[in-house]
This record gives sequence, structure tokens and C-alpha cells, in this order.
Amino acid sequence: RNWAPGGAAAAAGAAAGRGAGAGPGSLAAAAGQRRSMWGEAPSQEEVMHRDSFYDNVVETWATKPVRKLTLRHLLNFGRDAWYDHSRVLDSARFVQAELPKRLARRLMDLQLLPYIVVNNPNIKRVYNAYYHGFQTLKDLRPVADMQQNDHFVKILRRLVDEHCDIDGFVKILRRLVDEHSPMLDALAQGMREVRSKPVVGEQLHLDGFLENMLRSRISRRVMAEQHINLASQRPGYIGIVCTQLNLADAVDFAATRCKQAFIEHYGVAPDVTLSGDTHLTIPYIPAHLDYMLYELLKNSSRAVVERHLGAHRVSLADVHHHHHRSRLPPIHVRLCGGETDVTIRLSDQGGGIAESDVDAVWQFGFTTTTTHGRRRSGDRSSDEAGGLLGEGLGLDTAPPGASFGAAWAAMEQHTGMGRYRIAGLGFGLPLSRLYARYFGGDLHLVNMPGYGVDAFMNLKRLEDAEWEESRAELQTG
Ligand code: ADP
Ligand code: K
Ligand code: MG
Repeated sequence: RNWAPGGAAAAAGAAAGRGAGAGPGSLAAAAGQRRSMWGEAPSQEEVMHRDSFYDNVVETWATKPVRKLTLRHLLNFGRDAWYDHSRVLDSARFVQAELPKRLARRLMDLQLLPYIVVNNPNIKRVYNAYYHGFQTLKDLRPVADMQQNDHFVKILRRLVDEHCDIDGFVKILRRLVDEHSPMLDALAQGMREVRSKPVVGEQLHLDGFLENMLRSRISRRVMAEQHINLASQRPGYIGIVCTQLNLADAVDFAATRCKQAFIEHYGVAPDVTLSGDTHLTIPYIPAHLDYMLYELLKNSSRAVVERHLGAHRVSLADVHHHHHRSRLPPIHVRLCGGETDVTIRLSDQGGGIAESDVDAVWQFGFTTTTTHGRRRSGDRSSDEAGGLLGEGLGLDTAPPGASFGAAWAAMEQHTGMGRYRIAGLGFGLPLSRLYARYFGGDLHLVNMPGYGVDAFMNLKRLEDAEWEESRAELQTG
């Protein structure tokens, strides 16, 4: 399911669109306006407690400027922290000051959502968890000694578990997209028809909202985990930042996992070759790089497998028995070290992206896997999934001309949302780009329809990090 760009998404994004410039007044105005415009909806009490919803403490905190988080900052703060406790305390106070502001901003964003979305039990739960976290953190006295820091770290650990879980959140958002897209379309349409009022819906845009929510989650997680791990003395690490992350190793790691997942699901996986500057290292958070590489390799592998099977009309049973493995064109990964950037280029021969989809692939929730509606949340073991693959699905007796996509979808449905999921949430590309941009990098695709895709992941080299200092200090946390 796909979000019409700029269409649906009624109120979601006054928040998203407001940028750093909008002041408290405009936020409050937007919220007030929405409330009156949505006056026929269920009362706010039904949605959530009145105190937490109208709390202007939230608004006050939400409008305080947040400090941008940079890799350099993380590294400088963390250096020598294992023996210099004053650094740990500085870090604690920084995190203490930043987290409530960021939570308050997200609470404001959530308040601006249409009732129909706010009323969703998952979103309500998110709201309540954020509100609780916000209340807890804003009332804490500044950490003054290591004993208080221990207590603070305990709170942070809980916070990471409760509302920094990116995977779990992506699943919630995915469900939201599935459940509410038609309703939101209808609502946005209805609002456009009310001529007398300025229409919030038209400037709003769900992708911006989701991006803010996810970016904020990444920020909070990085801040909390960096502080939690600051005083640990892991060789080669400052907190959670690996100071010399070897890119070739990271590619190997992602490729191994990707191949394993494909072999388990499809019995076949394209090879991954590596060339270029294979000794390249950068300071980076391994989990971020791992996520991006894994998602890009899965996308490429899926395209290659799908195209290959389509072209040769082989049965999945054949594939399952590895007959075609050798014929799959490999994915070429090249590592390039520039002066200020490193680039990882992933080139596949999966046929490329349909020209009509080139923009849509960056939307949260857009996918060309053809599974409909919600996915089953059963977490089957991989053995069971493998067993299902070989028989009983009728996959190799698909009607002539049926696309591999249909078989794929059937398989997806039968394998649920286990950890071997290959594709289908539609969050891989936009979330990878969010991660890449998070520390000043970027992600681009060059599409060669009929041939394949080159993905270019740029990451900044911290050694030449003037880019950081020159950036605005403010960003939407
Ligand atoms: P998902 O993989 O869950 O569908 P993504 O955001 O990772 O979500 O990708 C969105 C869509 O972009 C995919 O469904 C696919 O149609 C297209 N796509 C991404 N990468 C490639 C690629 N390398 N080759 C062809 N199509 C691709
Ligand atoms: K997508
Ligand atoms: Mg994907």
C-alpha cells in the first residue's frame, strides 16, 4: 500500500513541514485549529487523558532548541570517559537536557495527528510511553555523581527498551499505513471540500511525519546507548562508536546474513563480490552501517533472483535445489575512499526499478511485494519456513504467466514476520537513507531500467569533518 504523495495524511505533518523556523505560536495555532476542525470526532478523553494531551509543559519543552548530535561530538565526549568520570557526568547532563526536549517534540507531532490515527491503540501506547518518559526525565535532578549516574543509566536502559526499538516501531508504522491509508485519504478529501477553512491536510505529508518519528527514535537511541556504554572499556570503541570500522568486514557480514536468508527462503542467492579500497576504515556505529548494507543487499538480491526466475521460467522447486545458483549475476560492491567521503557502491543486475516507481520507492511503506493487508505476526522458525518452501504452497504450479511476485507474496505470507524476512515492509530504502543522512551522509540510487540498479551510499569521513562545524546547530531532534 502506497501513500499518495502530499495527498492523504491529513494533519500528520504540520509537524513534519514546520521545520526549525516555526515558533511555539504556530504549533499551538495548528493544534487549536485542528481541534476545532475535527470537532465532530470522539472526545479527546477517549483518545487520551486530557492533562497529557493539552499539557503546555510539553509545548514549552518542545519549542526549546535541540543540539545536533554529531559523530565528532559522540567521540569527543566519550574519549577517556572510562577513567575520567567528569566526562561521564557531562555526558549524563547532556542526555538529560536533550531527551525530554526530543520526546516533547514527538508528543506535539502525535497531538497533531488526526483522531483516527491517534486513536489507534498502538499509537496511543507510543504516546503514553513517550509521555511517561518525558515526565520522568524532565523532573530528574541533574546527575551530580557516579552513584546518581548509575540510577540514570537504569532509567535510560528502560527507555531504550520501551521506546527506542526501531524494528518494533517500523512494524507499528507499517500497520498504521495499512489500516489507515484509505481512511486518511477520505478524510483529506473531506477536508479539502471544506472551503471556508485553510486545509491542513494539503500541506501535510505522512512521510515527513514518519521520518521525524524515526529520526527521533534513532537520536534518542544513540544518545541513550552512547551514555550507557560510555564508561565501558571495549577496545576499538568509544561508547557505541567503533573508531575504525572496517567497511569490507561490514560488507562481508551483511552479505553473509543476506545470503543465508535467501538460501533459507529461496534456496538460492546471488554472490556478492567486493573490490576497491578494501582496507578502508571509518569511525561509525556498526549497527547503522549493518542495517543499511543488509537492506540494500536484500533489495538487490531480491531483484536479481526475481528477474532471473522470471526470465528463465524455472520452478521454485528447481531454485530450491540450487540448480540455478551459478547463473545468477553477482552483486558487485565497490569501496571508494575520497578525501571527505567514503562511498560504497552496490551494483546489481536485477533489471532495475520500473520507471513509474522510481520516486515511490523512497516512500515509507511502498513495496512491490504483493502481499496485501497486514502481515501475520507469527514468528515461525526458519526450519518450518524452509519446509514450507519446498512443498505444499503450490508455488511451482503457479498459473502460466503468473509473476514470481505472486509466489513471493505467498511465501511471505507463509513465513510471517520472522527474523528472516526478506522484503515487504517497504521501509528498507527510506530508513536506510535516514540512517545515512543521520551523520551527514546520503543514499542515492541510479536506475538503469532493463539492467539493474547502482546504489551509492556516501558516508562522511570524520577526519576531515569541517562539514560538521559549519552545519546549523539546530535540527528537528
Ligand atoms: P521492500 O524491500 O520491503 O519492498 P524497500 O524500501 O527496501 O522496501 O524497497 C522498495 C521497493 O523498491 C522494492 O519493493 C522494489 O520494488 C524497489 N527496489 C529497491 N531496490 C531495488 C533494486 N536494487 N532493484 C530493483 N528494485 C528495487
Ligand atoms: K519503500
Ligand atoms: Mg527492501
